[in-house]
Order: sequence, then structure tokens, then C-alpha cells
Amino acid sequence: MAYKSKLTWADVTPKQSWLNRRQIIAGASGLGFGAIAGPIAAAVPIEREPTSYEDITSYNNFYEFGTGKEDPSRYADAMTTDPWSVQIDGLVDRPGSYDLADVLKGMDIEERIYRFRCVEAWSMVIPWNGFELRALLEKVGVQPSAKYVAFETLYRPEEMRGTRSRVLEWPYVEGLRLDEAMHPLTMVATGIYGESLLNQNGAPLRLVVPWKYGFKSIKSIVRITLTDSEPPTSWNKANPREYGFYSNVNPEVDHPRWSQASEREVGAGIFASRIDTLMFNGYAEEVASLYAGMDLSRFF
Ligand SMILES: Nc1nc2c(c(=O)[nH]1)N[C@H]1C(S)=C(S)[C@@H](COP(=O)(O)O)O[C@H]1N2
Ligand SMILES: [Mo]
Repeated sequence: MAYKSKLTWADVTPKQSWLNRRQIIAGASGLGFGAIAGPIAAAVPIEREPTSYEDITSYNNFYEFGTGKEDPSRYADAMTTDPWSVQIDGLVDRPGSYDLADVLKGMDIEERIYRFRCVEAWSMVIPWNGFELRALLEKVGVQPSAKYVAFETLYRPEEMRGTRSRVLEWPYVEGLRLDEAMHPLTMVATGIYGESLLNQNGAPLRLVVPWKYGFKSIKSIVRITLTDSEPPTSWNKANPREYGFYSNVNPEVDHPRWSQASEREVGAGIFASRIDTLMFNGYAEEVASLYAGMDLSRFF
């Protein structure tokens, strides 16, 4: 593998800066990086420790390997991730099939601790390693007519026992508006806690969009296509009444079958109380302007 870190999280991040990053990035406001500045940590409503590596790697959604939370950690090892290539095509200047090493070349791998909120109303805090998606898009050259980015997961039935079920149409597909894809919070993850991604978490490359429900963070990406029209997305195709294209975390817009006002912290224990879900999962200050003037109950 081209990128395989042997370092642990503690090795790569001194404790003090790790704490600062946690406050800055997992907090409700302010970024410590990029062009966006904001009041740091002032509005942090809760202090949350990162979820344990054990929980992050054993409680998963990756329906290609089954619908049970333990299925991915049991069965995703069957997926071959080396060699790996990503086809990048559509409205780009340099389309082609890029080997994983080519994708990673020149990318600045950073650590970022993000809240992660599944539409099923559970959440984690995950220390990701990865790079900004916009850096990759700039490398391939986005053409002016592009308005959306479409993503596709590997579909290899002989290695993916869950794809025998038609619970979703395969391959799993997702999409973002171009401005969402270019936002500095939007990452391509390559690791967790300083370790290369395990298959169950979407090795070797998966999307992370921290202000959207978890299903937008598509795993094990093999294709990225720049388009001028809104791409189809797996959960919207499966149930358009329940899952929209935007899927921004929003405590005020309930799922038709359950409330989105609160969430259960994975790993907090059975006696822990639920916590309030935050608008845009706590990243409103950074991303609310992307949706100015939009009716978020209509564009859910
Ligand atoms: N290809 C693919 N990507 C996927 C999924 C999936 O089933 N297949 N599940 C999504 C959902 S619903 C969630 S909550 C997250 C879970 O990521 P994690 O298991 O790394 O926590 O992955 C998302 N990406
Ligand atoms: Mo999810």
C-alpha cells in the first residue's frame, strides 16, 4: 500500500495540540485551518471525547457486507483493496484512472476530529486522517460547467456478501453540490486514529462530510464524476420520501419514522442520556451560508 501509517494517534499528535484540535474541530464553532476564521470554542455546548477505536471499527454501516452493525467488521476483510484505482471523469481537465498512489501524491494528510451523526440518530466523534476533497478536485481540474460531484463505491459481488440482498441498488452512489464538495470541511479520509482505514470503515478512501447524515460519507470510492446535473444517490433512490439529496443534519426536520432532535452517543453506556442534535451537526457557522435562502424542510 502506498500510504500505510504505523504511527498511533498519540505518536503523531502531542497531547496538548490534540486537545486544542479537539476543541477547535469537534466544537460547535470555529475552524483552526483554511480560510475560514471564527470565534473559537465559544459556543461549544458539550465536551465530547473521541469515540474509542474499538467502537469506531466494530459498529458500522456498510451494507455491501450486510445490514447488521457487526457485519462489516466480520466480512469486509474479503474486499481486496490493493491494487486500488479511482476513475475520475466527467467535466474535468485531466480525466483518467488514477492509482491510489497517484491520488495521494502531493496530498497533505492531516488529522481532524469531527462529529459523525448517522441518520439513525446515533453519533460518534472520530479522529480522521485524510485530505481535503478540494485538493484532489483541483489536481484534476474542475471545468467551469461542473455543478455536482458524483461518487461510486466498489461493486464486486464475489467479495461483498451483502450485495446478494437488494436492500439497496448496487453500486452504492452518492453526490454533493460542487460548493459542498469544495468546502474545506469536506474530506477524503485515509485513516482513523493514525491507522490506515480498515475495510469496514471504507478503505482505502472514503468521503467525510461532517455536517451531513452519515450515509453521505460514501466508502471505498472507485469513481468520482463531475457533472452538471444532480446525481442519483442510493438512499434517495431507495426511499425518496425519507432521504433527500441534501441530508444536512437538522434537529428540526424529523425523519418520517423518528425524531432527529436528539442522538445516542455510541460507547457512552446504556445509562447515558441522549444529547441534543445540533443544526448542521455543530458546523452551522462554517456551512449555513451554503444554504442561504433555501427551505431546508423542502430540500431535506
Ligand atoms: N458504500 C457504502 N458507504 C456507506 C454506507 C454503505 O452502506 N455503503 N453506509 C453509510 C452510513 S449509513 C453510515 S452511518 C456511514 C458509517 O460509517 P462508519 O461505519 O465508518 O462509521 O457510512 C456510510 N457510507
Ligand atoms: Mo447512517
